[in-house]
Amino acid sequence: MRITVLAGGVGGARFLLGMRERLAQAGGGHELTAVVNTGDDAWVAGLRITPDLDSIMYALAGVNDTARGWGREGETERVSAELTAWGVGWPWFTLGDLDLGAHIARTSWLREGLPLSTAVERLTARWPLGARLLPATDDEVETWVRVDDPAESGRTIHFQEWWVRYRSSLAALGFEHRGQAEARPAPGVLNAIADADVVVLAPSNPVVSIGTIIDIPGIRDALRATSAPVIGVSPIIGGAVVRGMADACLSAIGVATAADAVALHYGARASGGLLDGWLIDEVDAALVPGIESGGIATRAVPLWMRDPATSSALADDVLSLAEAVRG
Ligand code: FO1
Repeated sequence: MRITVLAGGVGGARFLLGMRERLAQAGGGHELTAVVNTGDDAWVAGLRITPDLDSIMYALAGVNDTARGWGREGETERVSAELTAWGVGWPWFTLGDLDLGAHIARTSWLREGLPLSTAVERLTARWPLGARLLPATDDEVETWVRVDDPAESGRTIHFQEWWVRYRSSLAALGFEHRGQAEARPAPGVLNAIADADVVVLAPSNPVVSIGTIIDIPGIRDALRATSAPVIGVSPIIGGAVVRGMADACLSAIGVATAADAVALHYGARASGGLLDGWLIDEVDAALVPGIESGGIATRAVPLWMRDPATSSALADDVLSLAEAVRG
């Protein structure tokens, strides 16, 4: 079975671990592909940082810092302290020593003129990840945030500065996806969607993770055209985000922080949107009829991914909803 998952960073990594586990239980011969958001990417200290790709790579490799959700386990920060002393990079954005190894390797390949997808291929070849990682695009597309700063009207900062430096304490008035109009899907992305048996929108941030992937020209059309069922997993449980700041992002685009609102935001494929099916948590079970009346097959299942077993069970729920939709 070929499963293609559109994913952001931390929520996407957890879900992919579950899907990998579920496919392993079903025996071999499966192809798991992750199409990963690159809108969080940034140039820091002359290095190209790709947070969502790295979070997923490290998690599938089992070398991630599970407490922080990003970076490497057993990390040290000697170089980062030196960079801060030199006034280079972002003092509030820590580049660990092991992590810097990946950033230096990636940037050296980019400087040779190789595309990001080749850098991802080379970095991920180091570990048996059990999944193929594709950047959503090889072109530089960065999310910038227009913030409500009393000191400076119209202030626009990089997503990482809003997310990490300000912890989204500056209200987001809107998002700019710089470079998106000219961007093209990375090699393999459109085929991974067209040839899939199941396509999944992981429980990642609908605006700055899933949104930045599907708004790359060509990807939305590929999702609408694929013969595979497209199943989404709600990143909102009981009206609250599972982690991160999806609520701050959703409110910036006028979407309620609710499992049904996000489903309707993605839209039913039957009426020109993206979803055939949608999984919400049991606490939101009352929302099922309303979402179904919008043309999206919906099930209320346990969504909390606490460990490989619960993540694998969620992956199983996705696959069984896909079969129900296909039928
Ligand atoms: N997140 C933080 O909260 N603080 C950091 O200092 C930080 C550094 C960092 C360095 C590399 C990297 O790949 C990710 C890093 N992150 C950090 C996480 C990052 O902001 C998030 O993973 C995503 O961009 C949001 O999903």
